[in-house]
Amino acid sequence: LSQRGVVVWFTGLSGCGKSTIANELDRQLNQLGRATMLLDGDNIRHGLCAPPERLAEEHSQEFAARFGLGFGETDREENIRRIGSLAGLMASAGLITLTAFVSPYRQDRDRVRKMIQANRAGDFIEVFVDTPLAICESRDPKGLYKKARAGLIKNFTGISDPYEAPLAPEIHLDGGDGRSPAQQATEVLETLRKQ
Ligand code: GGZ
Repeated sequence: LSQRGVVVWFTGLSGCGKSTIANELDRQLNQLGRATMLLDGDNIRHGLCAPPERLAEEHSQEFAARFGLGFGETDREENIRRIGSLAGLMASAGLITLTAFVSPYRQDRDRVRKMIQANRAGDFIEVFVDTPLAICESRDPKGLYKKARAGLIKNFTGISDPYEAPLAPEIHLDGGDGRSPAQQATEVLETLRKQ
């Protein structure tokens, strides 16, 4: 009856496909009857890790400046720390927890890995969605790369901010190999099954 929890941590550039693949994996797991939780920018950066502008709608300027999160290095560090803690709690409740964040800093991801393993919350599986910048930039669904190139968005990962690729991810997906997100998700599912 028991279901062992796990954190499946997708990382990669904006537009690399991590959210699409994670959503597809979520769907496949649900079809198998597994309880899952998917965390991504759509549900996290609107609430738990909202930017200062959003917090200022309901809180003081001082509060918003202190607890709101943007995209500077320290804000990303705190973003990943909060998400990692949340994911660990969910995994310890037995959920297959999928996260899809750029998470560009190796140290931040490694800290989450250590914390999950130390708390015995479940396994930590890092999935590097390795899609060439040129492909991500050509997709540009929200026009963010264009804005970043024009200097309208600063600290944009891959353009004016670093992305530190994982050195030993459990799963390394080639985002430019022409496979569909569903096929990529199935590869991750097979690894989960083996575990
Ligand atoms: C990177 C940014 C930035 C900057 C806004 N750099 O493609 P998206 O739009 O939906 O995914 C990106 C998302 C990144 O948020 P994360 O919480 O995943 O970042 S991190 O893990 O680094 O904390 C992108 C959008 O927000 N976005 N500004 N400067 N991506």
